[in-house]
Amino acid sequence: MQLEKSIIDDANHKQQAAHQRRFDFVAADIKDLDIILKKLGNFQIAIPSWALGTGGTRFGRFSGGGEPRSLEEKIEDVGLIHALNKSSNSISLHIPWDIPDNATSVKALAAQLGLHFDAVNSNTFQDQSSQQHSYKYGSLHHVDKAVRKQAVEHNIEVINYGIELHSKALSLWLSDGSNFPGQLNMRGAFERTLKSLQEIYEALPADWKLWIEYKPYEPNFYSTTIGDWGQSYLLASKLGNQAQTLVDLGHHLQGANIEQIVSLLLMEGKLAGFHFNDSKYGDDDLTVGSINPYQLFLIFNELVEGMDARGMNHATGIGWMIDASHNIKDPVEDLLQSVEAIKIAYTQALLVDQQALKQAQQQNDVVLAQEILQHAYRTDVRPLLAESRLRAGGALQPLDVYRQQAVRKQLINERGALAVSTGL
Ligand code: AOS
Ligand code: ZN
Ligand code: ZN
Ligand code: ZN
Repeated sequence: MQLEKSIIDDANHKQQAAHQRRFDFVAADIKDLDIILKKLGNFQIAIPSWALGTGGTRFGRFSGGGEPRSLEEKIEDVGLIHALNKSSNSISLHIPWDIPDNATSVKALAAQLGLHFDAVNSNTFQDQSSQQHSYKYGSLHHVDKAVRKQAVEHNIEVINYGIELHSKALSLWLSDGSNFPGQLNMRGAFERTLKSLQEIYEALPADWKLWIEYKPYEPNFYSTTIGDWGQSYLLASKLGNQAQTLVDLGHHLQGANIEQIVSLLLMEGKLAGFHFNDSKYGDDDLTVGSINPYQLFLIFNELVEGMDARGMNHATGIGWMIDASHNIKDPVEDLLQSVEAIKIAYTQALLVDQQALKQAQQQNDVVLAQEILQHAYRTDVRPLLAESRLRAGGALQPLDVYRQQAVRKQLINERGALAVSTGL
C-alpha cells in the first residue's frame, strides 16, 4: 500500500493552526532558522530491512501481522515511513535475507518511492542451507582456511549485489569470538580476520567503503574477535582509507563514554557511521531515545562540532542508520519514533552555541559550559522538525496519520495476520 499525498495534506491542514503557534514560539529565539530547517530537511536516516518485522528474542517472537513478505514489501514499508516523515529515503539490505532477484525492478520500485539503497550487510553469523561449511566456530577468523574462504566469497557476493543496486558500502558485523577461555588464540584470530578482510577490501570498488562494526559480547560470551572500537579501528587502519569503524550504540559495555569514542574516530577520519538504537543493559536494540536521549544529544553535539571542524556535510559525511528490534511494538511506529528521536538530538546539537561553549571551555567555566549544553538540550525542537517535514511534503505528525489511517490494519488485510518478515 501507499499513502496518498492528499491524506497527509488533509491531516496537516487540521493541525496547521496549533503547529503554527508552537513553531512561532520556538522559532522566535533561533538565529539561523532557515539554515537549520534546511539541514533538517537534508538529514536522512536509513532503515534496515530487518527492522520492518518484529524482532525475536531467544525466548519467542510475537508478530503483530502484516509484516513484509518480500524485499518489495520491505521497500514499500520504508516508502510509507518516508512519505510520512520525509527523513528516511534509503533502505539497508541484508544478504541473504534480501536477495534482489531482479535488481532493475527493485531499483525502479525504490526510485518510485523516492528511495535508494544504503549499505549492504553480509551475514556470516548464521548457517544457510546452501552453504558447505559451518560458521559454528566463526567465519573470517576461523582456523580452517576453507571456512574463511567461504566467508570471504560471501562478502564479495554481497558487494556485487550492492553494486547492482548502487549501494556504496559493505557493512560488516562478525559474531566471531569464543565462549570459553582457551578456546581461541586471540592473536591468531585477529590476524586471520585481518587477512580475510584484506581479501574483501581488495574487491571493493574505488568509491565504496567498508564499515566494520564491533561488539563486546553476544552471541559469544567470553571474547569477540572485533570486540571494541580499538580493535575495529586497528583493522580499519591496517586496511586503508576505505575502511572505517561503525558505531552501534548498543555495542558498548555499560557506562562507556560513547560520545568520546565518536569524537576521536571522527577526528581520525575513521568514523563510518552509526547503527542507532537505545539500551539499558546490553545490545537491547530498543527504540532510539527511549532510555537515554541525553547521551544521544551529547553524541550529536560531538558530531556537529567535529564535522563542522572538518568541513564535512552533516547529511552525507557518514552513514546514518537505525539498527533496532521490536518485540512488542509495531515496527513502523517504532521506526517513526526512532527517526524522530535522532532528528531531535541532531536539532538540539545544532542549537548549541559552539562559540560560547569554546570560550567557556577555554576559561574553565564548567558551570557555563553545562548551561550552554543543557539550554540546547532542554529546548523543545519538535515544532522545528514538524515544520521541516511540512516543507518537504511530509506529515506534521507522522504517527498520528499512521494511526488515523489504520495503516497496520490495511497491511494485515493485504498481507495476512500471519505474515512475518525475514530477520532475527
Ligand atoms: C548485531 O548485533 C549487529 O548489531 C549487526 O548490525 C547485525 O548485523 C544486525 O543487527 C542484523 O542482524
Ligand atoms: Zn548493528
Ligand atoms: Zn547489535
Ligand atoms: Zn544493537
